[in-house]
Amino acid sequence: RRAFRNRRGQREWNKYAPKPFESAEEFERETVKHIETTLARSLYNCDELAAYGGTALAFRDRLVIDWNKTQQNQTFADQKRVYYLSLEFLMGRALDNAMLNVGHKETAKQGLSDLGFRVEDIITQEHDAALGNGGLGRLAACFLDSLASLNYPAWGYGLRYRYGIFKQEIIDGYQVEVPDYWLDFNPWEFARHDITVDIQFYGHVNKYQDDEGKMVCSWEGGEIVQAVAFDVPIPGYGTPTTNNLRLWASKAASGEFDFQKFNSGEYESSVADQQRAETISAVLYPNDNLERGKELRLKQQYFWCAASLYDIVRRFKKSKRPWKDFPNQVAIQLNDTHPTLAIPELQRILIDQEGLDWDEAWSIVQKTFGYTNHTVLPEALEKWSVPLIQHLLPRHLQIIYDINLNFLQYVERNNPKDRDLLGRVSIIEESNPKMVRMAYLAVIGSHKVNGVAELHSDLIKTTIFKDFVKIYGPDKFANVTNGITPRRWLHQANPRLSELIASKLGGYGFLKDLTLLHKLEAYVDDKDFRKEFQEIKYANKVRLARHIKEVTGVSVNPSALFDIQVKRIHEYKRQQLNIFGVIHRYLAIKKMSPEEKKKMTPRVSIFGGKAAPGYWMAKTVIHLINEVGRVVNADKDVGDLLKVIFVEDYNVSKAEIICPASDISEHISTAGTEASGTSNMKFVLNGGLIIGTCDGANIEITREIGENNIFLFGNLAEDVDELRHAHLYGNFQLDKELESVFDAIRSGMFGDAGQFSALVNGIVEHGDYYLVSDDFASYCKTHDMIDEAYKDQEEWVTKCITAVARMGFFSSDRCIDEYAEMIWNVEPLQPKADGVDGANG
Ligand code: NBY
Repeated sequence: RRAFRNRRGQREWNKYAPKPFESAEEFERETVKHIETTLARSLYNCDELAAYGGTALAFRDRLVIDWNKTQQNQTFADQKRVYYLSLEFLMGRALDNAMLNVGHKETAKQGLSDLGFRVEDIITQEHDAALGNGGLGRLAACFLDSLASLNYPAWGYGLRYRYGIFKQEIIDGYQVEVPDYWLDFNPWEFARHDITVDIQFYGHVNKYQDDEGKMVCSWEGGEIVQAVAFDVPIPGYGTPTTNNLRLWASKAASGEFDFQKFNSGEYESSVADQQRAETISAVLYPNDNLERGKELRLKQQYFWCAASLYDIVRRFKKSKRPWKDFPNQVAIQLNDTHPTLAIPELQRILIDQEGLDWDEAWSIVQKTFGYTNHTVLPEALEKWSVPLIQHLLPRHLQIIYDINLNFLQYVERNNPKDRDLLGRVSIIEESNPKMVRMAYLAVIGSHKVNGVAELHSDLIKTTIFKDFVKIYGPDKFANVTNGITPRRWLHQANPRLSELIASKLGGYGFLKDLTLLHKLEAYVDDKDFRKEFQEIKYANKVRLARHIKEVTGVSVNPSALFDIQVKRIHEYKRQQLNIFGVIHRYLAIKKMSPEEKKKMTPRVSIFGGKAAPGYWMAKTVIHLINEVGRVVNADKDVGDLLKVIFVEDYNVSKAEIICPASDISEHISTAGTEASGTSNMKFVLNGGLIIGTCDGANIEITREIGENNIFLFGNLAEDVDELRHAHLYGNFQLDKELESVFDAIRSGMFGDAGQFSALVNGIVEHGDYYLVSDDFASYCKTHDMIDEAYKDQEEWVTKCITAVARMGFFSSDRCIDEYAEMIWNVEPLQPKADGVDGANG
């Protein structure tokens, strides 16, 4: 047995394990071997894609060993595990992260260079794993990274979409959606064709007496679709712990073809059956914060919940423990209401299949689940029609009705005088058709409900779940403020800043304990440190400018103030406020004398983000941004003073270039609408400042970094209702400067004004629901203050460094520890230095 010490001096390897690359030559040998054998490519036509493949496979070999050991170790320890159920995991690229966690990126860099490649070019060959829409999906990915890095025994469960979020192309200023087929070559997944689950749909329920005279239900008939497991290793940082993300793919149950149909000549219909089954996991729905009630979406949800629960229950049953131990062995976290069907599904398994009585089963269910809410927007709250559920999942509908009956009886007993309360909190909305309110089902079926930032967690208690606070008491509701993984969002995205910090803090310990960043405050006046900090920001801006030039053809000056808003396009996020502000600035510049122009701070306004394909208003905003860019960027009067850029196809790998390159980023949602936001954290951690409203995590960011180091503006959440009311009753005046912006749009300055009339009229005539006019003056004034502040670069860099030093709280490691303690009651499992090799002989 040969012992080997890893970079932390902890790890031992057995004699069979591949050792870490001892030299660049060794890395090269293995990479070339994979290129020539696994990939069957000749070295003579080895392009960057093949070099990526070989490199990925060489690192994967290491990852897999740790993965196997971790799984064995967790099985052997048999302690409580966490299951994170999310319909979205927005992972981005894996190779750089694997290099960081396995170690020896330097070795690979040297080896690749010997082979004639640059490691950065190889890393960028990888296709993003884009199985998510936005913040919710990326949060799930950060959580997996933290769970593994903190050694929690945890699994992610999701769907293996054949098509991730669409690719966005901008053609003539319009968004065009292109399918994202990402699975051509994916070395990071392992098909487990032996791990399959049959999933039932449709059919009917039979009720009968069993041998002991007890009434039992059984769900019969219908059709079966098979779920096949695909596993993705999730390596932790600074630990050999490598957790599992299990993604389910759908497949026709009877194999490749339905042989009977095939033999009787019905080729087409047998192929059609197969395709219909595969449709379930074919595509990610591209809506964020909008629920549209499509049958296929409900099928996806049940398919994934049922497969995951079958897997979890099977694993539990191997332990031969009594059922009452289930919640001591299993914590299931519901990432929004998308997996809420897991609640009636577990209840069904326990009563129909395992023979528990209702109350015993229900107590297990409630103790097992936790539910995270990510929105209070009414249009995003999931509801499914009763007839649809009745058709697709007849037994589940009965169980949901029984859950509701028990719950309403409980409510009535405790609130006998409040008759309206029952209708308000019923899981069933008495509309036509009747609807199942999934968020209520999730609250009732969980032991803890959490919001994702303080304001948001307070808001859910006073708005959508107000009645439930009365029923269950406030302790059922909690806050876990979101966080981000510093491994990807500092070290990988901004290696030079990470290195600078490490040089001052005596190593990379801050990547495991981000609160150590506070020690940077001691360097805020250190001349060399400040200079290097500024140089790094400049270099990151040059890198982004290069990307912008490549894809848009527009040259931007890296010395200008980079003002960035990248996130999904949504009315509540108010990209329209931003572009109206840009137009306001443009009109001002057009009126300036040369002397005034000299005093102006040059700006680059950068936008990026996808609109849901059916969200016409959001698409109009994209179009307006591009039209404004077309006019402004060509205007000789303006020159470098203002450039307007729309970065096509914003995704995780683009975010890694964009977040380190901001001077200011915009987080300007109408107060009370953005649950948390997480890109706000990414930008500040990378040394940029924020302009933002008092919304979501902006509030806590302000508390941590100090209000001198953030630019807040606009109305407060508590005033929103009154302002909206004033709009509706004509009791308001459109902001004068905004009026001039609208006049410019109406004049055709940015192309055919008709195209933008709905956008303008939404504010002028239809109540300005997102309060753009109310916040416009304060927004523009704050941007003027930013211009002034930016002129004093010494003061500016002081703010930036101070802010970075105070961002320690926003690590997703802190989040995960909070979930573990407050919601899951799980402990980390220290990796065995030697795995459990003893058991393997
Ligand atoms: O979750 C986001 C919130 O808007 C953001 O404030 C928060 O920081 C982040 C993490 O907690 N929500 C989000 O990204 N939601 C979605 O992507 C989404 C996707 C699909 C559906 C609803 C919401 N859907 O109903 O289909």
